[in-house]
Amino acid sequence: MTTIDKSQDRLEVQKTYADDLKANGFCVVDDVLSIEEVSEIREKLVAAARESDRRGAPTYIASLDQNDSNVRVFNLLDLDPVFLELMGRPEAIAFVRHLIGEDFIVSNFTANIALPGAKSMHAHSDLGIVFPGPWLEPWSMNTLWCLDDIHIKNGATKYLPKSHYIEKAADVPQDMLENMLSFEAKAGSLIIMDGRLWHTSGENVTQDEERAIVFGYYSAAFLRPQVNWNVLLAEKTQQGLTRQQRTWLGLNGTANTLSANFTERSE
Ligand SMILES: O=C(O)CCC(=O)C(=O)O
Repeated sequence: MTTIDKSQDRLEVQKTYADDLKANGFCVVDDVLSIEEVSEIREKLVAAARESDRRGAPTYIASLDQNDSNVRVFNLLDLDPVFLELMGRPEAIAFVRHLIGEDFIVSNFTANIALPGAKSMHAHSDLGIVFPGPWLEPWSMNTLWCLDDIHIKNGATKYLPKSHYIEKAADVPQDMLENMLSFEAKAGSLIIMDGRLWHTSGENVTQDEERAIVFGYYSAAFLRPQVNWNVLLAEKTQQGLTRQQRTWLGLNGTANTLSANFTERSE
């Protein structure tokens, strides 16, 4: 892994990515997954979508998407262990620690497969969904694991440049959709997106290209996660978790104990 410096026992985010995140609210890290990993995870994602359907969890949500060409797969952590591995990949966790700090929680873990014909959803920021504001710091962030090459035509996620500086809903520009740009990344890339960046799914206008992205969403531990893992994860899945995974999923007896910012001086 040449793209992230290894320091002591954990990966550290290289300055170039840290600078990108600060200036642009996102960065693209190429070649995090090998071709073999992409192909294995993609195959497991398609199987997970089928299994999710079989379990009765809909992959089309009419309130989110304009048509059923965007296949949403929820609760991935319960569908295949490969997604638990992805959740804890050191390359992702390095960015979570960099942006959010040590006291974070996994808020959600899902995927969207945009098939030809998929349309854009409502634009939003991921932090805005879990916290009404003001949005002063990157208290949440998304990891976008690209399982296909993503580009404007196959529905790559679109973002509003510099929108991670927007602090309240009233400041979101009315013409935001006209000014959005598309991410561009190769399969195997990891896109890190500050939770404050306004974005939407793109439209897949190709005839035959699919666009699969796995979204690992992390937030500061003081924010309520999007899902309740106690309820969602099957007993068997919970029993197989490591202590670290349980902590990240908020499944231990305590949580949210590290964020205090003590202000008294020591002298
Ligand atoms: O699929 C995408 O490109 C974006 C998805 C997204 O932002 C969401 O599902 O909340």
